[in-house]
Amino acid sequence: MTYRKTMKRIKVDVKREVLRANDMLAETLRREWKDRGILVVNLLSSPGSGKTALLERTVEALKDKYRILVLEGDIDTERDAERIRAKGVEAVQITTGGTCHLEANMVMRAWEEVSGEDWDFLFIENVGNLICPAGFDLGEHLRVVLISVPEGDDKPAKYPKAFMTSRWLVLTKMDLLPYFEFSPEKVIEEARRLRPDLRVFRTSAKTGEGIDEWVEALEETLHTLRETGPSAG
Ligand SMILES: Nc1nc2c(ncn2[C@@H]2O[C@H](COP(=O)(O)OP(=O)(O)OP(=O)(O)O)[C@@H](O)[C@H]2O)c(=O)[nH]1
Ligand SMILES: [Mg+2]
Repeated sequence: MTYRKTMKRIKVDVKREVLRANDMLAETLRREWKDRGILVVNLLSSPGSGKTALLERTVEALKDKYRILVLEGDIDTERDAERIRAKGVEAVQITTGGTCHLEANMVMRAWEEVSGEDWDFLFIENVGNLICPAGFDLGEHLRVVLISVPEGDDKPAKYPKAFMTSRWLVLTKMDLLPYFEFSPEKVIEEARRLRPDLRVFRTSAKTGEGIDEWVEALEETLHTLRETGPSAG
């Protein structure tokens, strides 16, 4: 009995240590990126909800004005990185080999390959999943959660951490709204119960709806990051 109790405590402590190490590394990365004036955005959502499609639109809109780097997180394959490269933008694929989320050390290793160059935006597409990625800080300045219309409008309360830890919410695949019972208002209300200051965008990567507003908000956020100057300490 006593032995079992001890084992349980050790397991919990190991998890806490892993998270603490992750957070410390994430903080170091965040400071470096801020000092270099690079806005880092971490996208998280379920598989297939449209992260890469939104990024394809985003890089198309920003690439003539800004230097953009994309880190693609997946369990396997180079497919998403290839889609981004096809748009003429640099992408590094991180394959986790089974892990259901990215961690700061994976991001750091990928970042070290390309950190010699100057960038304006660094987009990180997390592994498709609304659960595990929410627990790991990657050093981003802006965390964005996506929900697509076909997924259903009951998701915020079921996956609260993803919504509580994100500053922005993007409702994707808005072109499909006529075909699904999905209430954007219900999602927004439920999500704002978890995070009252959540900023919401409604987009369609297919029709281009909402992309201009999203891209303008990203540009404003980059300028704000740069105006606030180098980080302290
Ligand atoms: N109708 C419609 N389809 C979309 C939209 N965005 C993405 N899709 C489609 O949804 C599917 C999945 O899109 P992805 O961008 O690959 O989704 P993802 O979130 O990157 O997926 P993972 O990387 O596997 O987690 C593809 O077939 C896209 O063409 C959209 O706005 N409207
Ligand atoms: Mg993807």
